[in-house]
Amino acid sequence: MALYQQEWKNLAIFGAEPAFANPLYVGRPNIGNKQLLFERIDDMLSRRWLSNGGPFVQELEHRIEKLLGVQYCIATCNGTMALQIAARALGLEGEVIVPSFTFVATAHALSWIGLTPVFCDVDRLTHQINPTEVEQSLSPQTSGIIGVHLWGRACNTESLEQISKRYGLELMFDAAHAFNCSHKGQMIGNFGKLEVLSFHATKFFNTFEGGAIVTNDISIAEKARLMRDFGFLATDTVVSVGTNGKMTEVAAAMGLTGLESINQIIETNFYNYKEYKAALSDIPGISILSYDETDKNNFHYIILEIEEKVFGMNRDQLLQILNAEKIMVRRYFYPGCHRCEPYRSSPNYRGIRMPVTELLSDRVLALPNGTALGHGDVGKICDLIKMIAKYSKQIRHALTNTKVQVSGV
Ligand code: T4K
Repeated sequence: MALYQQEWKNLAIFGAEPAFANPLYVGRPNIGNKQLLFERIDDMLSRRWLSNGGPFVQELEHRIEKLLGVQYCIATCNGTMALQIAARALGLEGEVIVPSFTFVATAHALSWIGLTPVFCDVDRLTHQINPTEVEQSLSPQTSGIIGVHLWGRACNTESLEQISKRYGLELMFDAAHAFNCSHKGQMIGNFGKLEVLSFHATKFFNTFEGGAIVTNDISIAEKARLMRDFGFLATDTVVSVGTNGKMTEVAAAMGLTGLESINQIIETNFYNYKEYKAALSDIPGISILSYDETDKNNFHYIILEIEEKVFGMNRDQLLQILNAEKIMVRRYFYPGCHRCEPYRSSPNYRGIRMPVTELLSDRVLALPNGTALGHGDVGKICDLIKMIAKYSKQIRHALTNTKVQVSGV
């Protein structure tokens, strides 16, 4: 019994062996059938067609159009470039409203092309951009709104549509997390004027690096296609300013191969999500983000919120302990864009407060998911978290007294 009560002393943070020999990462890439990928790469090399809208890119675009039920897919070299091209294709200027609680690329993509991101707080329960806050953030300089479907769950598209119509603003979505997800039966990709996807290695579906703009508006699609390829309409015919946002053939080959495994990846994610939920839901001070199972989800993000007073330690202490066990949990999206440079120090943003974003970015913890996890890993992670919860006060006390320092926080 005495030994059992001491089990928390066997944590790696106090010098014991870590629970895992190799680190478990959040965002470990899902990889489809390697043999099929190698065959595609072999074809590509034999064809000697490596970029500039080759057959794999065209096929991937068509497959995505079909999957999402959208008319046009314009594949790009990454999601950030897709955001920049999208903002230009929409003709955004001046100020654009974005949530602060997102990956910093949503805001930086705008700054990079000379637009001003205006940060807006999110909803306490859904973590999504708060339409009331959007309306309060508008100014005569506002030209558009970017909603982010955080964690793959849709934001309040209906209210955002109403606001954009009422004030004559453009509306687009950063759907970097929401590939193959739906909202009230409608596939994400069909909301606003356009939506932007990311196929980065850490996403549920990846093309190593990659992204896409999806839209049902032909004029936006045509503009975006030109912008992606230096403004070339045809060989030797440049009709507008453009950049180089093209996806390579090898990236598209990875994407085509990944698409063939998409259902297995979702099944694995869903299974893990259910296991996490069953094991962690009843722990006081921990809440686990739920997905609406009446819609399509990719179940990629496993998101906890840690309430320090109830749990007995704060999110960062839990992160330190888990990191020591080689469970590389992440503080997505700490500290919120408005507290990142250059915004934090810029006179334009000085003193702005985003209470919900700040609260969430101090409490949220992302756990590993995906096909890279081994059999039994989720159970082992959950058992550890349960044990930490049980002895949280003793562990915290010991940590404070021994002043354990872990880098990265
Ligand atoms: N909008 C939103 C809402 C986004 O979340 C993102 C990207 C974008 C726009 C922009 O799309 P892209 O331009 O990236 O296509 C990562 C990704 O770099 C970023 O793509 C992603 N969001 C963001 C959520 O996560 P970091 O800073 O967390 O990356 P890093 O290097 O720490 O890697 C994340 C984890 O993945 C680590 O635990 C290690 C692991 N990992 C990573 C790579 C690249 C692997 O195991 N294997 C790998 O190959 O940003």
